[in-house]
Amino acid sequence: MTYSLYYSPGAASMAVHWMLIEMAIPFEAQLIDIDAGAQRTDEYRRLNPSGRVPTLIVDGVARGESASLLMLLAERHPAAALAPAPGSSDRAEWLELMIYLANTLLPAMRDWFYAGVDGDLAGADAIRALARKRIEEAWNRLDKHLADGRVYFVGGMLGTVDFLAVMLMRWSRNMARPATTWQHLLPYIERLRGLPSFIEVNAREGLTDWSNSAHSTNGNV
Ligand SMILES: N[C@@H](CCC(=O)N[C@@H](CS)C(=O)NCC(=O)O)C(=O)O
Repeated sequence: MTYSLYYSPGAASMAVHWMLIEMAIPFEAQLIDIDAGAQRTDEYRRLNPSGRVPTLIVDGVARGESASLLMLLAERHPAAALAPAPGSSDRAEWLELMIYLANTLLPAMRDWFYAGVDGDLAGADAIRALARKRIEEAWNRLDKHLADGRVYFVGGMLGTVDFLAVMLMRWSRNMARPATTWQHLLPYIERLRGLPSFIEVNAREGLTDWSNSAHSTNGNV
């Protein structure tokens, strides 16, 4: 069971890359340079018709959508215990948070970064203003979720919600109010950034600007 991940440093592929490293299972990583437009080639679009990263080859078939890939990997590797089992008491909270991150926060992030590319350049500022509002609402909601002092989002264990949430929090680092400025998000972020698998995914993707020891202001995603 070998996977092949198509990724771009710091992009939506990062959560999947991080999870694969955390699970310590064999996989290959193929760089798609989205700044150079490698996601728009015919060859890549045959794997991912949207022309986006990530793509994960699973049993020889190309699959997309970061949140879906995290859930799929958790289902295929139950021994890794990175998601509550079906029927368990934490399952509903896990589903709700995964869908919230994928369905509300991630699209707002897409609008923030791609307002003038996906939409009309003339209306980009209005789209970004709405996106920023939605993103900050999400930090409020997630901050409240962690206010009881829990270490991870669901079930007291590291899991798919954490991979997705931390990746999205990282994307806010150059915004006016980054996730690190929320009271309960900051200690959570610092804890998760200290995990060996997070340090490793940063090293493999060549990322140095959002670790517990370095805070630069460069880059988009
Ligand atoms: N809903 C998709 C979004 C993926 C996405 O927007 N990826 C961005 C990088 S963060 C991308 O591929 N951008 C290149 C482009 O749109 O041309 C997912 O979660 O996988």
